[in-house]
Amino acid sequence: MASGSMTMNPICLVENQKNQLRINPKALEILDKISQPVVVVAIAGPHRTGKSYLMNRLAGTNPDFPLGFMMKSETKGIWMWCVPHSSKPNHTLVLLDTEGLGNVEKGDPKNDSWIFALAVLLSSVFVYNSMGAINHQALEQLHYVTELTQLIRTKSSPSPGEEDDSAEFMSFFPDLVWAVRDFTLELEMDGSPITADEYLRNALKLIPGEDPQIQESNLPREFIRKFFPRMNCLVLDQPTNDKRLLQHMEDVSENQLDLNFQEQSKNFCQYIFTHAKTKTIREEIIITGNGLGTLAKAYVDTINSGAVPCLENAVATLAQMENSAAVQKAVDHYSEQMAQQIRFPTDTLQELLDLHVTCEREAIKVFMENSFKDDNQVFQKKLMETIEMRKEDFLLQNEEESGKYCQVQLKQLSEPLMEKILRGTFSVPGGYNLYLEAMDNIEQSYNLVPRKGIKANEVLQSFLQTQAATKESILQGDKALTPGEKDLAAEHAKNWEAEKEQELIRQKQKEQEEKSEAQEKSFQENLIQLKEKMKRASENRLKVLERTLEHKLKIQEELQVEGFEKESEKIGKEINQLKQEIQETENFWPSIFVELFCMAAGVLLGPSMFQ
Ligand SMILES: Nc1nc2c(ncn2[C@@H]2O[C@H](COP(=O)(O)OP(=O)(O)OP(=O)(O)O)[C@@H](O)[C@H]2O)c(=O)[nH]1
Ligand SMILES: [Mg+2]
Repeated sequence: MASGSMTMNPICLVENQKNQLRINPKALEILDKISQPVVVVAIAGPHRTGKSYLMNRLAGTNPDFPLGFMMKSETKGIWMWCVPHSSKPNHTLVLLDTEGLGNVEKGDPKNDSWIFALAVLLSSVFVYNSMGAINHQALEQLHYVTELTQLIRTKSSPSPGEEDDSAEFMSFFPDLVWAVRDFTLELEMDGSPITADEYLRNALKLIPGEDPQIQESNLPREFIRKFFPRMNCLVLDQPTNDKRLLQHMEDVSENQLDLNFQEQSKNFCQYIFTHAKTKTIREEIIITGNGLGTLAKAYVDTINSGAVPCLENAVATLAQMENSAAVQKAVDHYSEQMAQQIRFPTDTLQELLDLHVTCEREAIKVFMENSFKDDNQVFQKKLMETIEMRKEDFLLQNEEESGKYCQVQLKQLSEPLMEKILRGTFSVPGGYNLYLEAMDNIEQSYNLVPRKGIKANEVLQSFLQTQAATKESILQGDKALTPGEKDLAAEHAKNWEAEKEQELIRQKQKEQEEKSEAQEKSFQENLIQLKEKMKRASENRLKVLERTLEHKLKIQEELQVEGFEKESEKIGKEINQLKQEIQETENFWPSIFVELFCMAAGVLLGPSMFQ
């Protein structure tokens, strides 16, 4: 699939009219054409805070991206740019600019929450943009983050009593970058300078006290720390004091803005280009442009159906699409490699089968690299069956080519004999021996023709059969032979024919054995690569769990230092659950693995295979 055709103009990805979300099919078409992995940067935050300006800067900073396609002010819905990533080769940078939150004229606050949730779900870096400082008001405005626990699920069927499964959010949430615009404060604490990241960490420390207002602002603090595995802060000064310029920043050239702001906005773009990661789910599934489109559609469809978007379901939908594409890619790879390397007709069947085994191994590799969550090996089995069919086609073509070639060769070699028969050269006493000699010469010359392929014997055999009547009549007409000698010669000829037939049968049997052996090899190769993939997946799952545990332990320690016993206990429960899960994964995985593997082997060697 082409990856080069990328949009340069921003296009609306999720339309938002009358608080109704709708995916724009034209944007999906664009994403569909992008088979490269994507880095997705989404920006969200209170309305009229310069989000679109910053996104324009990001898009414009890319040297491949011509300036001028400015995103209009007052964004509605979610807009998208796709540009080649300037520092990550073979990656596409997708920028998502979202509608401002908290516009009182809008009327439906739930709609804002969905926009926020979609930006989180779709991005690998989530830029939260706010004005002034990270203070009580800014945190209050960030109540959307606490609502996520009601808006998103990770599992399609949560355990009974599990009211939310937000403990798992961390494993698929994007990195958070908090951009503070028109930053009004000094970056310092107790008289010493601090970094913007330290400023953010400080601002997210829980505030002690029973005051409900304080508790309310503590909630987003707690949730942000818990959900976002990596967070950073970047501050930008007010771009200029000139009010006129401020109101039309999109029309103002950069050098009319304060130097500080110029520097900071450059740093922001640089930070994103260097640090923004490829979009993945649980660090296992790499999201491509078309995968991103599938996810966006799956989420928006679920929201519109009134249900709660669920990560596991979205991944299942994605797996369906990506896995059938993976089968196609693998089969194409197989066919291409076979076609490139095969020389019809192959000398022996084994030559073709050896090539098949090599090309199939490569094809399975392609499938394994591009597929995930292939439950019950549905797609791997499809791959095996399709490759088997393609192999049959190659075998058939090989037979046809061999058959044609042998016939041409034999016709050429036997032409003088045919002429002699017509001319009556063998209708003389002693003609039968002359005929046998001529036939023997043909056979010997035929045997010397190289690379006749697997039909060589069969074609010769049928030629001999067509000659049977002629041979018999020459024998009977040969006056140099006595009736006894004729009987003996006929007997001899019959034995010889039977011997040839046996030879053919033995060849067919040998070919059948070679074919079965190749199928067994193919089955074993599928199992070997599946085993490796399952092992990698389980190691990855453990890694993700351990990283989550590490993150939670760190938060627990911080909460204890900050003196928040209750909150620390709460996270302590999640930690215990996680430890248990890690232990179970470690202890039971070997036996679960064997069970899963046996099941997979059963599926792959199902009744429809190799018939
Ligand atoms: N004070 C200030 N104004 C800015 C800044 N960046 C842009 N503006 C101005 O703020 C207004 C809104 O800018 P946008 O970039 O459209 O802001 P937005 O957050 O995308 O707005 P919505 O999409 O409506 O939420 C424009 O008049 C800009 O000129 C900034 O850093 N500081
Ligand atoms: Mg905007």
